[in-house]
Amino acid sequence: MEEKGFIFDLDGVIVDTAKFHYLAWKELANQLGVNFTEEHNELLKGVSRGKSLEILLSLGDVTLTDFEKEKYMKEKNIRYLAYVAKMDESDILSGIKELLLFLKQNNIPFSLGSASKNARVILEGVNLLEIFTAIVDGNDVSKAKPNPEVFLIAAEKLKLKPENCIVIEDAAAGIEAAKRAKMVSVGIGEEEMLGAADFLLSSTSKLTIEYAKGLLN
Ligand code: B16
Ligand code: MG
Repeated sequence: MEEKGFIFDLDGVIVDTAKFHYLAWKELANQLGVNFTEEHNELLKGVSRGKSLEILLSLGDVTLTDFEKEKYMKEKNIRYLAYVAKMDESDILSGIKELLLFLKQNNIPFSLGSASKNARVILEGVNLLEIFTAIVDGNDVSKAKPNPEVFLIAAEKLKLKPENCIVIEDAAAGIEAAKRAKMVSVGIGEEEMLGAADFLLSSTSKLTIEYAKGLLN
């Protein structure tokens, strides 16, 4: 049997940073008079920072110059990083550390495949930077999810064929990217958002070592 491996999304799979993105975007929405709820925040999951801003602006029918967009994204990221700075190992989602250690100990290849430009800072904060030998994040790609670029680069780094990669994702855009890359997809979350995934788990606590072994066979 050919070798298989895993590609992990970051936000929503390894750590729950969606709440910090929400708080940081919410402040901008308030400044601009845009009604922005936690439900709206769902639309931002897995999509790039630039696309997130576009979505927020379209919710309030607000138009900005490119200069203003850059300025607001920078400010949002500073607020976001202030939350991230407070993260530690306790912010790792249930079962993930155990699974990563198991994969490492058994030489099963795995990579990060995240849209975030802050991925390394976050991994360092929760003490997982060392364990990842392959990292593909928002700094490495020119096309955001649902474009498959991020996962295809990860497959290359792992020296695996796309069809032998198993993507763990919490966002609809990420599941679509995995599909377009012809990879196996495991959705973490609700059927409503992630119905397109090959497998669906309600939370990372269900992504046990036994379950991962099953995916490899
Ligand atoms: P940043 P993932 C994504 O990370 C988040 O889900 C998404 O909400 C965020 O807009 C995007 O990263 C960009 O993040 O502003 O840190 O570059 O889920 O692909 O790990
Ligand atoms: Mg995610």
